[in-house]
Amino acid sequence: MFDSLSDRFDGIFTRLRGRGRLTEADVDEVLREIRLALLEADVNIRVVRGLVSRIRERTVGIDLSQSLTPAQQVIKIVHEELIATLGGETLKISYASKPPTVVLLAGLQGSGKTTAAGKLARWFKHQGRQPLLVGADLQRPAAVQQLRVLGSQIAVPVFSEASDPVSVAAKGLEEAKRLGRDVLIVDTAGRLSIDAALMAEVRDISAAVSPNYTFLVIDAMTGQDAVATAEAFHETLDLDGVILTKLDGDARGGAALSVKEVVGKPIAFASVGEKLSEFETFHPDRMASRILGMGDVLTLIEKAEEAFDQKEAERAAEALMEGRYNFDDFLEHMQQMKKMGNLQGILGMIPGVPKELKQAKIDDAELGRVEAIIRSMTAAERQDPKLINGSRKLRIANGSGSTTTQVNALLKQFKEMQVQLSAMGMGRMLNKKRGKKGKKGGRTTPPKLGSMPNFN
Ligand SMILES: Nc1nc2c(ncn2[C@@H]2O[C@H](COP(=O)(O)OP(=O)(O)OP(=O)(O)O)[C@@H](O)[C@H]2O)c(=O)[nH]1
Ligand SMILES: [Mg+2]
Repeated sequence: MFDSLSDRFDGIFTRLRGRGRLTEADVDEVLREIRLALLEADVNIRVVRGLVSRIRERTVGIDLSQSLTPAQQVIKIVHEELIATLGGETLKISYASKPPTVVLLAGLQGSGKTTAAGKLARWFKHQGRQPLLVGADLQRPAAVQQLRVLGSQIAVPVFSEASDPVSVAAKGLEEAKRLGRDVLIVDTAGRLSIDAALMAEVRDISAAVSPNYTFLVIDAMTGQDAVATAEAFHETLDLDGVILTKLDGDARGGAALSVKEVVGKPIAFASVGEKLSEFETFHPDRMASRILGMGDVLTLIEKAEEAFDQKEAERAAEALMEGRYNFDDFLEHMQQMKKMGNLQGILGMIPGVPKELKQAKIDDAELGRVEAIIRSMTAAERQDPKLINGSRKLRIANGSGSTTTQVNALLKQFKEMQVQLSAMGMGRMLNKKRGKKGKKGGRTTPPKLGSMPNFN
């Protein structure tokens, strides 16, 4: 996701942190590079200007007496401004006091509306709701059938009939009330471009069902073109938010970074694949961290907390914060991760995991081998992998039916991960998540050096 933008930021920050002090010229150079990186990612020019000028204003005020290095402060500012550009807060769905809560989907042809309708239905089901899907796309003969197939995969009923889209939508609403379904999701016909007739159709559908949420479905691959589309739809429909699709492709980030600032409406959901489960609530802070290559530690922690018991999660978090993460922890977490499923997705969220590893296919046999290697270590070795010298490696290899090269590879990977994790500011993030305040005192104390992402 946004790989090239991520790589650019990585390069900029690597050079930046190589400097102890920052002159004005250094800051200018960094800002110029950030500007270029954003333009290359197809971010809207107005958004780029705004973002860069806010970063500039804030870097002027950098306080050299703080415990963070100037480079770290710049990175922190960029991070915060990216979060704001992506919309700041996560959109929270509130339900209509008189059900059903009506969700209307609109968008260009092929943007992913019908798929998103199915994904949303699945998402609402997971929230304990009972959705009804309505196929109001009578433009394309197969559209309703496509929705029916999706509905049957997730056991959500689909309403449609061969009349006209507006009356299908209106009847769908009646049907939801009759069946006691508490969420209504209306899929509409796509348009190739902003087409007056189809625009009128979706406006009439909207008038017929009075949606609580109108989401524009946008293909992230269309870059900032998406923004012009969004502006046009917003004039007709009064959007509440955007569903950004195809983020699993090589989208450059333009759509994601432009839409909130230009249209003023947040990204509500992100679609990251063709499967119905590949869909998530959009979190600006996490997306900003991913773009800056800081990994998505919070999503990871949330996933982990679903699987870990709370005590274990806290103990692990403490170990991470203090850089005491060892092979026992790792082994424990491997077991938990198996429960969490999709190791690939999880690896993608861990900061500093090399690209090759994220893309590599990891199968159960491979996991089994890693597990065997760790189990062949003594308790002392697991606690302190530095003990593992040549002869110990050989013993571990023999004990686990692997080669010393494989043992070496695991040790190396583990060491890298350990370094990255402790550098990643788990402490700061965890404290924030648990709602703890910083140190007591009148003014806010800047975070400690060790608890900041320092990209080292
Ligand atoms: N890789 C990927 N493919 C997606 C995603 N969302 C949708 N697609 C694919 O994009 C294509 C179009 O999706 P649809 O949901 O049919 O799009 P639509 O907006 O309903 O299209 P029309 O009804 O023709 O306007 C399909 O092949 C989907 O499988 C996504 O997040 N990632
Ligand atoms: Mg469709």
